[in-house]
Amino acid sequence: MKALRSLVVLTSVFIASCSSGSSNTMPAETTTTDISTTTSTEILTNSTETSSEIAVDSSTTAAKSAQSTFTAEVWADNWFSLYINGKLVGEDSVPITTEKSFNSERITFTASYPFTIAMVTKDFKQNDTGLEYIGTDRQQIGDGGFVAQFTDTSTGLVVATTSSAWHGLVIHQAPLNTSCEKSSKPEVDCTSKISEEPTGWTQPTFSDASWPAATVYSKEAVGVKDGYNNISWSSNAQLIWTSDLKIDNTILWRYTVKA
Ligand SMILES: [Ca+2]
Ligand SMILES: [Ca+2]
Repeated sequence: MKALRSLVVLTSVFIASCSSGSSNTMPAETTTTDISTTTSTEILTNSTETSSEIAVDSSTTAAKSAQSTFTAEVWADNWFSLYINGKLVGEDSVPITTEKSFNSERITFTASYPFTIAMVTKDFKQNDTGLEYIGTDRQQIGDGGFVAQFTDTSTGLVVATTSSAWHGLVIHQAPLNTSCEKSSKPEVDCTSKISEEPTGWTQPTFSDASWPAATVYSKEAVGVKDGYNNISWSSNAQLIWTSDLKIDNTILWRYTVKA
C-alpha cells in the first residue's frame, strides 16, 4: 500500500457565549486529514484531536449567509498551526518534537470574505541552540520552508496562496553564531534571539506593516519531499520563509484574503 491515509481528526465545535450579547458565534466543523505518504509508522499511529471554535465575525444574518467553506492545504518543514480571524482552526498533526516531519495536511474551516490568515511555522531544532542531531556525526543547523493554498470549496477556486505578499516575524532565531554548528558543547557556544508572540497578532485588526515580506524559495532550495508530493499545488503557491532558511526557526505569518 503506497498511500497511508489516516483520517486524523474530526472535531467538535464549541459555541462560545458572548458576554456582550451583541455578536454571535456559530458552530463549525474542522477536519484535519493527515495525507502524508511517508513510510514512517510514527505517522500511522499518530493521532490528534483538534478542537476549534470558529467565530462568525459579524452579527448580521446577511454576513452569516455569506459564509463559505474553505480547504487549507499545507506542507511545512517542519510544523505549522493555522488561525483564521484569530481563531485556531488546525495544526500539523505531527508534533514539532518529531525530527523528520515532512507530512502535509488538509484543514477545513468556514469564514466570510475578507478574512485574515495567521500561521505559526517552526523548523525543527533540538533545543535553543538551533541545532539538530546534537552529539551525532549529523549535528547541523536544520532548515525550514513551507507552502500553503486555500480553496473556496463552493467554487473550487484557489483564493489564496503563500507568496511574497505574506508578512513574517521571526520569534526564534538560532544559532546566531553559525560557527558553533560542529561544537561539542553547543549549549554553551551557540547563541540565540528569542521573542514573545506580540499580543493579538492573529487578529484581523493587528497591523503587520512593519513585518518583513516573505522570501520565495525554489523546491530545490527547500528540499521538498514526502507529503509535498501528495497535493496538487496551484502554480501560484510558492514556497516561502524569511530571508534565512536556516537560523530563523519560528516565524509568525499573516495574510489577508480580500473580499
Ligand atoms: Ca527542518
Ligand atoms: Ca533552523
